[in-house]
Amino acid sequence: MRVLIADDSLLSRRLLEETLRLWNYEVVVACDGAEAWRILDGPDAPSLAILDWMMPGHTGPELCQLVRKKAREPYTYILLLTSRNDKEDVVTGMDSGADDYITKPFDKHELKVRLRAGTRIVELQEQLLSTREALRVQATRDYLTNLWNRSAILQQLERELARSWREGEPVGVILGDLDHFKAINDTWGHAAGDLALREAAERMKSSLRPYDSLGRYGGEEFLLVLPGASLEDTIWLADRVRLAIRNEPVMWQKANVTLSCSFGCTSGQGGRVTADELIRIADEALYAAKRGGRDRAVGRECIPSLTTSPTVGSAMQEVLFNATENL
Ligand code: GH3
Ligand code: MG
Ligand code: MG
Repeated sequence: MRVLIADDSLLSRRLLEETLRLWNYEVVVACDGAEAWRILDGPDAPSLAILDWMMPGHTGPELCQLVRKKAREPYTYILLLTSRNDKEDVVTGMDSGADDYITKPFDKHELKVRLRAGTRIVELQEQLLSTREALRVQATRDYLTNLWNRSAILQQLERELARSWREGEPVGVILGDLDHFKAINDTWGHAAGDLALREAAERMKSSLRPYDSLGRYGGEEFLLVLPGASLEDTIWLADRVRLAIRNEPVMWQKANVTLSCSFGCTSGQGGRVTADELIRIADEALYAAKRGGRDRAVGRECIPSLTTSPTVGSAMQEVLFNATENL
């Protein structure tokens, strides 16, 4: 555990430093309040701090206030070091945001147990933070493919549409659906189907640009969000993903399982079209791709209506039929 010792008295600083090192704490030292704040405000700030009350630069209570105002995570546990033991001063110190205090000259046993209490709080808080992070991952990731889950990818689409509105750039949207996937489950079993889903997800991910987003939209359906992509770019990318999926069979217990995917593509700009409309248009294009024989990417342009009447909606125009002769 790293501990900051901030004290302008050389003697007191040395004594504290030596004692803490003996107890196996990793010690960081500051000679005044300004230096202490630079450390506490820095990227690698210790989670435990022992701050002298009276220091040039900033006093201990002032530092407490600065730290609490910043509300950094993980939490900084602060012990104020004071030669005052007047009750009112203690109240002022704790009021400014200190967690505990110890009077100078310090008693080693007392310092030891107070530091132990601080360490416990800091460790508990670290556990809470990592649990919260794990929950956040669980809430946004699909357990099978580790892609974004449906609600997370929809949020990304909303976010990209808001950005595209500000920047006047389009957003490409692709809906992909694995072909005859039920037959894979029926022929090879559910575990083979799961493997094929994971493999398809990997292949999709590796054919995208770093700033594209990919999520599992449903059972064997995927949603891809491509910032800045025109319809032409979107179809081109969908076809690249399509080839990555179908070019190599998936190996399942020494058998070759062939895999292919159909794609519906569209592109639109935030403020002119909603996420729901883009998905509906992509879904219609996907349906056309299935009808047309599968293993293909079909694009439909989304032409925003010039009127704002909700009954008019977006006019659509089917523009492009993929791509490959390879059916
Ligand atoms: P199409 O080409 O028209 O899309 O045909 P399809 O067989 O892919 O479509 P259908 O909707 O009939 O079947 C989808 C199948 O995907 C049925 C369902 O059991 C399977 N599926 C959905 N989620 C999972 C999953 O997590 N794991 C596995 N193994 N199968 C899944
Ligand atoms: Mg399917
Ligand atoms: Mg489906």
